[in-house]
Amino acid sequence: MYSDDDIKGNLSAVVSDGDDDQSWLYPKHISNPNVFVCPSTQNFIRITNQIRNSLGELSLYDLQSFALSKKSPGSSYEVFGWWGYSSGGYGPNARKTRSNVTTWVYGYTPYYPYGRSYKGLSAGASRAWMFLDGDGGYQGTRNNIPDPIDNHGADGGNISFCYGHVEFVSGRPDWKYILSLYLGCDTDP
Ligand SMILES: [Ca+2]
Ligand SMILES: [Ca+2]
Repeated sequence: MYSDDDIKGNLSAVVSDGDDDQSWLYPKHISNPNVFVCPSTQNFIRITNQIRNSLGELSLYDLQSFALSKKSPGSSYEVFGWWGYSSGGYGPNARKTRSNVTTWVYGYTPYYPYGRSYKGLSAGASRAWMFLDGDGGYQGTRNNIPDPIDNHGADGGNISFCYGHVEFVSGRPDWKYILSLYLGCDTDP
């Protein structure tokens, strides 16, 4: 997919850990805009609202970020295209690439103690997160941890891993999700 076109083997075109732009996927890699909409939401993508994205490609305005709520325009998913915090200072950070998802070593000391024994161990593409159900901490709820207001409630969320598989990661209890996020990104939620 995208990494075949990218000279450095980057798995996404995002420029920071907080960048959720998905317009680089449409229409070249994903031609059906409904793929960006989770059926358990009422999100929608307006195909008449075209923009030129940061790569200079013609794409859609609504794919530049994820939807604010389950009823808003925008993608139902966000992008975790980065290892660590791109602002630096907390540990190693890098955009996820085809090669570094297999060689990455956890370098961040997570807030939650159950992740700490993984620090210094190798990650692997099957643990590395790429896309996930969007969760921006809507209306004061927890960012990046499943809550009743989120796409699948507090049950958990769909995660697409860099290995290529999609898995529903349970949020009951929430440590399962939080640990998977640490192993997927080398960060806290
Ligand atoms: Ca988020
Ligand atoms: Ca949440």
